[in-house]
Amino acid sequence: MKSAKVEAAINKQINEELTSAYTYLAMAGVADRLGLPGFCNWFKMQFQEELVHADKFFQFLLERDGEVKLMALPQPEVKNQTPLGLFEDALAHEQHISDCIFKLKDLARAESDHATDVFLEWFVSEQVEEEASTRGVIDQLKMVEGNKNGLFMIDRELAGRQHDA
Ligand code: OFO
Repeated sequence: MKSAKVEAAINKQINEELTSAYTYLAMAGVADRLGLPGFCNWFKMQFQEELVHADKFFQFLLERDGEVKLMALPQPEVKNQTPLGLFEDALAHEQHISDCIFKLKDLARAESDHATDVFLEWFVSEQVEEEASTRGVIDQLKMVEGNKNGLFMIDRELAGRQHDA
């Protein structure tokens, strides 16, 4: 790639996306243990989306004649093991990822890397969507406030999520 800084930042972002995937897979496991198969499905779909995100960055690096440097993934830690806690942590995570994308975009601009700048547009829109869908579930969970019937209905709704990345 023309800019070594952008190349390093894209490699770091591949790691961020794979870390996201790994984190959501861990959350899917916790959701299943909570007896919430729909929540488990939602986090598994999210896991798959993150793999697609990582692959988009990977392919872009190849297309731009960049060097792929994969890094170790941290062990995922699921701190809040409640239905609401899982989604609050997911939102905080997505906000962190949005921040990474914005910083990467700033760097691409500073380096006059127009191709990367344009490539990142898709991710900016995707982050708006990811934050909004996660926030939507948090709103629903707050509305039912742990009521078992409400939780059951939300679980059934989340069971219907399909892979859409
Ligand atoms: Fe969740 O958007 Fe990628 O990381």
